[in-house]
Amino acid sequence: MSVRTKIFTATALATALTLTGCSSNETATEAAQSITVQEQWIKAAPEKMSSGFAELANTGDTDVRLVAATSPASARVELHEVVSGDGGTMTMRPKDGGLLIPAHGSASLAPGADHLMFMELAAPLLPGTETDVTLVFDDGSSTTFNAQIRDFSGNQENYDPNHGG
Ligand SMILES: [Cu+2]
Repeated sequence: MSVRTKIFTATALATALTLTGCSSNETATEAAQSITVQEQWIKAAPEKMSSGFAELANTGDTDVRLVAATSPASARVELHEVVSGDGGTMTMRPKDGGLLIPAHGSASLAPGADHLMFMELAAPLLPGTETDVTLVFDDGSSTTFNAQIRDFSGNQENYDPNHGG
């Protein structure tokens, strides 16, 4: 073994020890570090509003709540739930308390169920394009991901803007 190789090995070992020491000294992990986002997409829409979907997994030991979201695609993003309204029509409304993503579990944002609502679109959402979405969790941490815009004709729920006053 050359001297050069020995030096490299020692450096690599020191780096590994430093990283291990760093993580063991942490007292709290940000919620966002425990959340992985998969299968994210947003419904194409010409104007006004659209909805976004994803699978959210929590790899951590602590329950996490999704409490807010933002996106350059719209002035406001709300977290909605879908309920059965009068006459059996499906009505969506802001979801009180946010979306629970249980420790070592997952939560779905899906058509006909809980979803992200993009209010006041900044521009038409065209199929095949993409936009950033930032999710904010109950500890104030956040994660940003890229979501593809897709054509989707199902689940045209009514929106109840009067919910909760
Ligand atoms: Cu909605």
